[in-house]
Amino acid sequence: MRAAVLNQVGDTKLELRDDVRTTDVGPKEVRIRVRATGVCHSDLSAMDGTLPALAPGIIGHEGAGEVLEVGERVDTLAVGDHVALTFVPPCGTCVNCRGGRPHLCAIHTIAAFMNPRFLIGDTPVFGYAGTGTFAEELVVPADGAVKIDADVPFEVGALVACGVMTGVGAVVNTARVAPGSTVLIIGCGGVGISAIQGARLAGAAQIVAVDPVVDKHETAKHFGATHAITPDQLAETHGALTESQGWDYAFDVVGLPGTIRSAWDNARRGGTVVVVGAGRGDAMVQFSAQELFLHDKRLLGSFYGGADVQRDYPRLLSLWRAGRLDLDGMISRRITLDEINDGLQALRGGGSLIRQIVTFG
Ligand code: CXF
Ligand code: ZN
Repeated sequence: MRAAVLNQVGDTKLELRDDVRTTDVGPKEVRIRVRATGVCHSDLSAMDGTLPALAPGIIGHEGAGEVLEVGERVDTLAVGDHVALTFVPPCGTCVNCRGGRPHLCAIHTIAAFMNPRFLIGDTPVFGYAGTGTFAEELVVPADGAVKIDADVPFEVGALVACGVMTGVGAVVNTARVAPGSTVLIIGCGGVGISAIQGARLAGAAQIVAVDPVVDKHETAKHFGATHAITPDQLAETHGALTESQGWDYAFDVVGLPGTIRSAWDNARRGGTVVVVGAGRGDAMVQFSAQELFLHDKRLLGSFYGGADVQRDYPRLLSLWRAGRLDLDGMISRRITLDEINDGLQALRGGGSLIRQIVTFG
């Protein structure tokens, strides 16, 4: 089959090949035909070493498709089912799953680092974050494929699988934004736009979007931001809109030390700071010992929007169905797998794209 291969971390291009195979389907695994996958910033982060990834590998982790084959011990899915994938398959039995924190389940994630599920000849090839959706087919644990209704477009299912879950989940699951509150969201990519939509759904009275790309400001307002500004307008807006007190909630959706620090600085005393952006392991952020207690802020990490995928994917899709979560409008561009390098380059360029979707015939 065809797949886009990351030969080495640090490569800026993927190699398109047509001789990639998946491993055989294990008893508790399923084979999926990928029908749509988003191009997420974390795919770039896998390529440049910002986030851990193994090479040779197939990246892409925001996907949806159709079940082609099920292992002999799979009874939750059947051939022909439509599914949205997840890069954190909940095992269902570990301490995190039992404790109501399935987004922190590491069982399948650790296994994915040990067991590559693609092959080129005899060479094992790893799937990124246990997935690898820049391929026509992939094999995943059955726990990693969430059944969706057959009338949900695959591209909508794909968006839910990472960006939308992460952004909406950060607001409603991690921060639990209260109706009437004021919200600052730094970064207006696919996850930031999803966070804006989450804040709108949560009933925030003020949603201020921050992004250096002015072209994104109208988009941010379309999705629910009440104000949209560049980072250099933040100080003046802080004074004008919050009486210099800061926002109730401040979300970093970039993952750089400067933007995390800005989220902290712009949350009010007693407010909530949420780090959603996926930053480098060696990038350090400074807080003084005094401000950490004196400002009485809640500093929260948000991984995968606190997803409970079996609970949250259907909820997000119900909101989409009801016209309350605009997923179709997040798709800026559709490309084919052959155009993946162009898509990655466009995302690196940092323009006004929200999400590019790779569609497969
Ligand atoms: C990432 C987090 C690290 C693994 C891949 C996905 N989240 C969103 O893109
Ligand atoms: Zn992602």
